[in-house]
Amino acid sequence: MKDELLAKLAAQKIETPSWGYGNSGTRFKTFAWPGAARDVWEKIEDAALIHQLSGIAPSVALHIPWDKVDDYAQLRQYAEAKGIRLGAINPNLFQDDAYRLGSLGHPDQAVRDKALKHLLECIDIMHQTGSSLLSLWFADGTNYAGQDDFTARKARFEQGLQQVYAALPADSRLLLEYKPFEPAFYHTDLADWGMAYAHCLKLGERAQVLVDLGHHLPGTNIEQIVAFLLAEGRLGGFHFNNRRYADDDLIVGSSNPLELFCIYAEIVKNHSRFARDKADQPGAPEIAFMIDQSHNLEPKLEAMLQSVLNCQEAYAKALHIDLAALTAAQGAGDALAAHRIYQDAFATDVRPLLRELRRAMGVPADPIKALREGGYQEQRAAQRGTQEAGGGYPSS
Ligand code: PSV
Ligand code: MN
Repeated sequence: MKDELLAKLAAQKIETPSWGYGNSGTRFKTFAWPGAARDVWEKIEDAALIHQLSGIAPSVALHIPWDKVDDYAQLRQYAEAKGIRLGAINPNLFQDDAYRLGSLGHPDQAVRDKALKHLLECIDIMHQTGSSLLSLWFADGTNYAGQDDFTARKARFEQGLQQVYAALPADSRLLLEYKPFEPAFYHTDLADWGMAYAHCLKLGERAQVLVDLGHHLPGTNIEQIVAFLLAEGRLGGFHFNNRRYADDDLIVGSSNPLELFCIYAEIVKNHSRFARDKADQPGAPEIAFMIDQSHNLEPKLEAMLQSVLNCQEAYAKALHIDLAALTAAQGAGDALAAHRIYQDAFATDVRPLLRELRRAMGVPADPIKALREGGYQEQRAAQRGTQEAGGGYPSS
């Protein structure tokens, strides 16, 4: 039993985002962090450190053009030499003047063509990096009622996404993110999981929904969305982070650990129901567990490591749910007994088990302590200096 638990925990994988290692901010200010990664090489170096300390973060997602290089084979080799691999490719369809009114949803065909060209460039990069995930988030939307036509925009998206899907490398997947608002404030073209799901259904099996925990209105039951998508075979992956108000990008599990636990509970329950590694489901897609965070005022390495560890802790707790007793209580209609089974698992102190796991995996038993005492932050600050970040709200 314990061996099985440890094996499952050792197999856990969380991808970290390159953009979480560089300076980032809000629209008010980007604070410069001493030693923050200045380019993609340093971001990979930082992601590799997080893997070295945690043992469960073996890949890093790239964002194009932020992480653009001339030679992706060289980047790939560099990552592999550091002990990690290049993960999901994230196009950028929100930082060009042309995209003021949208990208694939833009009323002007010329802008839609530009967006498509960038998406195809990202697919080409997938070939070069060996990445099997194209992770799409669109900032498209409008600010005012009547500004553009919902249905026309939907049709434009369908057309654009079809072209992207048709160009996907074999054995790769398209993950589609949704978000109810921001930067658009009246409507967004992919506002919720249902819209993303509907697009994915039309595209084909390799199009799946990506659930970013920061992209829901207050009160949304995210674990139910997860369960539904899992049951439909369309849960492509996660962007873990934590929100209190909106897309806050805070450390995973920092403000709502119960929600994180409940999400992992759905994963654990479905291990048995939709086991990805069962012989009768060869090649069934894995769920991509990824972090999407950009830290504004906290130390970047420590924040990322904490998020990875919080995912590990939530998963370990969820693995403690007594599934047989839960099914029996649910079947008997015993609401509170069933609820207590959840509460018991959530209250389990899994820290001793995780220390044992880490010793077995050859990583520090206390990764945060190892990070703090290892001098990594100081070395980076000395080598990289403090890069002026600029940006933020315009002032006079
Ligand atoms: C913006 O909301 C966002 O956080 C999306 O979630 C993307 O995944 C990410 O930025 C990177 O583009
Ligand atoms: Mn995201």
